[in-house]
Amino acid sequence: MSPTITAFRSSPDRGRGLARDMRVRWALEECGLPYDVRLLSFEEMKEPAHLALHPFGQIPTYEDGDLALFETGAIVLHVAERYAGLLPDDARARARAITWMFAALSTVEPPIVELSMASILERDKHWYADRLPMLEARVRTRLGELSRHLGDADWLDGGFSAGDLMMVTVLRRLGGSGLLEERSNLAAYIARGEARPAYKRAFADQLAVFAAASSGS
Ligand code: GTB
Repeated sequence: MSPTITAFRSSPDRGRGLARDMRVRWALEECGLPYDVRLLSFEEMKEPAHLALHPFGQIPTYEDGDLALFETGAIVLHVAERYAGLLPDDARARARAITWMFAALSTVEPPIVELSMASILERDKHWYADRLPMLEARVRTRLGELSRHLGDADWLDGGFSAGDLMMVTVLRRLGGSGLLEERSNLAAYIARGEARPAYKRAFADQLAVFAAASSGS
């Protein structure tokens, strides 16, 4: 039986593929695994049936038989370890690819989410104009470091891996901020990720959900 993931019935990102089900969809597509999607409203995400799967009442979750997982890092790692396509066979290269997954989630994503949340929730607050330069500076620091590491390579460590998948999805949240345009190798890196056929399939599928919700079907 195919695994089932959960996603927003009506995503606040308006189909831009910024909600975190996108990285799970992409991982499953890279491994060629068919999957089902259970769509949830915000209310349903906080009901007991979903809280039994996800203690924080969020999406995405992943169910495969009697296994239920939450947290995209854990889900993508689980998929990557079981199916070919996202981790190298060599044990040391594999460990480095997993390191990049953690780097994306623990070191690069937090300042990006903080900036993004401030721009959504604090834009009308009197402190926003003072706080924004500090939030942007923190993101710029990480982008500079990442850009220096990437240099003119295609991917973070050899071939494309789950580390790149995670990093590209994390960086995409900066779209529209103008910060990615300051680092042309990172902009090209994201474009390389988005050009992958598996990414395109995942993006089209989540966009179809948003389109259906918008049309009321
Ligand atoms: N650490 C968890 C993981 O990686 O799985 C984080 C999961 C998470 O934040 N899920 C969000 C959620 O369920 C959806 S993706 N939020 C509802 C809640 O917490 O009650 C976050 C997201 C939402 C919207 C946009 N957007 O509009 O651009 C981008 C990202």
